[in-house]
Amino acid sequence: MGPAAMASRRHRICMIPGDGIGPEVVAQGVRTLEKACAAHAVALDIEEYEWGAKYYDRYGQMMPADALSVVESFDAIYFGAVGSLEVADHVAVWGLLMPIRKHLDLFVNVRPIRCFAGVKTMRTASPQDVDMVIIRENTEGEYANVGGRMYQGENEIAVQTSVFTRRGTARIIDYAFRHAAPERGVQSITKSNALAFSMTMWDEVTRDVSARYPDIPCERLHVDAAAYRMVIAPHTFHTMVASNLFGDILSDLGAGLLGSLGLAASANLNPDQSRGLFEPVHGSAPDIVGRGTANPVGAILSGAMMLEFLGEDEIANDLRGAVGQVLGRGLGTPDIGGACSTSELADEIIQALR
Ligand code: GGG
Repeated sequence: MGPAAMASRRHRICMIPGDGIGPEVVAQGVRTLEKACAAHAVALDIEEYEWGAKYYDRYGQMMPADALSVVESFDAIYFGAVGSLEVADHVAVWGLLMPIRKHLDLFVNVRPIRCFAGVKTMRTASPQDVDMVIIRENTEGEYANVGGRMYQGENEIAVQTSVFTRRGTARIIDYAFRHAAPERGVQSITKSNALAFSMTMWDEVTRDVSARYPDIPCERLHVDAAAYRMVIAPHTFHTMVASNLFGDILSDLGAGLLGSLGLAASANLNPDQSRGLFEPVHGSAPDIVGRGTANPVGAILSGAMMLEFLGEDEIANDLRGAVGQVLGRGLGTPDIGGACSTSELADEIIQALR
């Protein structure tokens, strides 16, 4: 009997490597996850779906018509990246990732930002004090995809409407409070001085939800001030809750604080229905496709978030420990000043697993 057959627990994973460097990082992610799981007699039954820009080239759509019913039958989804020079960006994103997030109602996007010892960052003083998580609303807001274009040429009009529901706003803010550490509180990101409808409701909901958590301090900040303070004083943030667009932008800023977008991991969750999609924060990076230099850490740590979601906390901690140890030794891909290839860095992480 092989190790997979002897597994005491099994999880069914839908793997969508996607476009660009997605397949390169997800392949190393899977190797690393499988190795970590094997040590705990856990098996991942992975089914791969080759959806994305190449699928679009053949069939004129990013994924098949039954894709949404396929993905919902799995315990979790492991995703690479979406985007290609051959398909318009909005067609690619709205043909693959966004429909899955919306269909599964993955309203929480968790993006942890924690610096690694050994990785050079722009900050010379105490990079280790960067320890925050961005809780991004993931199904509505500015990415509701409501609007249209009319006329052409100089008379063209484009309308892009944000949709903020009270229920959608309340559930993401409530998630942030439930997961916040009382000593550091929640920072609610707003822009209610300029967006006098959506963000004033966001502020009202923040105040109402916050009243149910009297032990957790809550601060409201405009997004521009938050962006500035994340650079100047990142240690003052812990649990940031933000709308879809603000959270998207601030989490890339956060990845910049880490030293590379390639290190940032994320989870797209519906905690009420136990659904999750896990993906590195970076996109498809067409400029480095096929070079073997993409950083696999974002994908590996997204896999750790997936294992935690599946109840495998110990394995997730093993993976995080191995990544921390390897980066701490100064090893890395070129984006963080190292000389390892994608697979060599994964090899080192696999070696470091206990
Ligand atoms: N792995 C993440 C990815 O491919 N991101 C592309 C992108 O721009 N996604 C839009 C979003 O995260 O809202």
